[in-house]
Amino acid sequence: MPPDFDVIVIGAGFAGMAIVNRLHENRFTVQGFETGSDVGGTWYWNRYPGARCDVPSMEYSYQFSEALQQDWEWTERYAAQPEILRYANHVADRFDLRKFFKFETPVQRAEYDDETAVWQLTASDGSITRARYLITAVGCLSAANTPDIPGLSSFAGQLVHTAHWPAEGVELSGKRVGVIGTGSSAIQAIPVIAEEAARLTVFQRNAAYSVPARNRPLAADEVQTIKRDYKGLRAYCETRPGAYAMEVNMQSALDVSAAERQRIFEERWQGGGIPFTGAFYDLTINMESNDAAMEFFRKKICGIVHDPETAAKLMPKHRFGVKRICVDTGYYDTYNRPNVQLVDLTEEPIDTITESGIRTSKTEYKLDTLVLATGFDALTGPLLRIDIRGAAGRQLREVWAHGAETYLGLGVAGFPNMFVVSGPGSPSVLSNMVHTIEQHVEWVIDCLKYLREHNIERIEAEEAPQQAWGEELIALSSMSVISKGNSWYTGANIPGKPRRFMVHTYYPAYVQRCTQVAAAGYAGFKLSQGAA
Ligand code: NA7
Repeated sequence: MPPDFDVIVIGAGFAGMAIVNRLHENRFTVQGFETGSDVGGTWYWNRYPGARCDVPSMEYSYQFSEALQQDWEWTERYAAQPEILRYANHVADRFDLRKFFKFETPVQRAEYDDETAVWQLTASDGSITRARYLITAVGCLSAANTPDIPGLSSFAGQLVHTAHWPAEGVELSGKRVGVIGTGSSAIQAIPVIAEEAARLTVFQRNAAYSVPARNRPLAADEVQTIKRDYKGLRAYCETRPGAYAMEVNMQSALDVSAAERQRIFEERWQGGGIPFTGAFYDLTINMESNDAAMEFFRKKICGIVHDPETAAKLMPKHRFGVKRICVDTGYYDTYNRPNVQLVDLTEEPIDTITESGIRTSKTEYKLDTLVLATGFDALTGPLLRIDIRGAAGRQLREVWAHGAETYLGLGVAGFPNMFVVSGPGSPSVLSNMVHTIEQHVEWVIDCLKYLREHNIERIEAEEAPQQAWGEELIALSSMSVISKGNSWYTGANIPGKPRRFMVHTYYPAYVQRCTQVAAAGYAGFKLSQGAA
């Protein structure tokens, strides 16, 4: 029996939308599945107040259509969630993409049949769909982490997770609100919640590094300058480590005088956003330079936060760059408000959540609303929440029991005809995601066309190159603190999760490898006719 479709795609976020569009243009039949009721992925789910992208809008957008990038008008340097979701909807309308998806239909299981070389997918509506290829476009930060805190289910007030913020909003005014977590989501939400709530109590386990976004409306002339040569901007991004137009100062922080170092840090602080991390090239690889960055933050926090005890609590204990830097609007200043209080959970851990609030080892905090800003089971979580079974019925959960292994972040040995967009082992979360998604999408489309032209039915990553790829990733990141710390990059935020750094840290080298692999007839993949 021939399969129902050439390709099944899971996910209707930025990756899923791009891939169904390009599949259709290239005459592949496709059925997509999406848990949400509409497109947008991350930007569909993360509707918490203050949610905003930390990559400039003009770069965090598709480039597959020149007309689209000319027509769409971003209003701010860093777009807020509602604007990005409007953009996703515009793209879905403009390219008529919704017809490829079944919405509100989570995928439960995907099994590869060795005999027929076909993927069979079971969805929540009981439907079974068969296709030659499976493409997962499930996102990197889409499996929300709800920590196992005693008493959580007994809380009688409103309990919300930032990653599942209700579309209708949450009534905060006049409420006593608690936020658990101080990562990117919390740091964006806290200043906005503080303005509405009667009282806000922030429960912090580890303080984060945060730089001001310096968000602002985009000026017509800067938009026009980019639009006159959008291709030029995209080409420049292609050469950058994270695929966004950030300049890295190629001086060491130790090569300059203390006054000059301070001036450069200050300039980056005033410029705002992630470019702070490029103040000196060696901030995450040279511990003396790292010390200088840590010291700069300590002084900044002391300068902004009036209460010395609160300022001390807000100073990160871990090295700069171990965790993702946060980008905020008025975060530290929020702690100067009389209605905001910071609880340091290292001094007073949570004993239990009660019906009426949070009881720590010291006291009980009465709350009407509790916000979990507790992050995600990153990178692997979205894939492993689906029961994916490859050749010989091997479960991805078993195969990755000791950590995710992929080849180029695109393929997994033992899982023929499966492609992962922005998978573990690709640049993914350390890059401008929309840009790197499109690189993946084009690579996969070219590969599928090659298989069609050469009448090849089965492609599968081979074990040895996959292992070598894993070693390459580790070697590439080994000099940086990023690969060693307790962060979601390494899986350390999820109890019991195997520890492995899962991100490629240099996009141009990554692209070069992908291109070489394709040019060599998909070297490192086994190509064969039909079943195994
Ligand atoms: P993050 O960055 O993983 O932040 C989660 C926060 O929640 C972080 O401060 C954690 O503290 C805290 N957390 C998690 N579990 C607990 C428990 N059990 N008790 C107390 N505190 C806890 O997730 P975000 O959603 O903020 O950001 C994720 C990415 O999304 C972000 O980088 C952007 O790329 C978009 P910890 O530091 O682990 O002590």
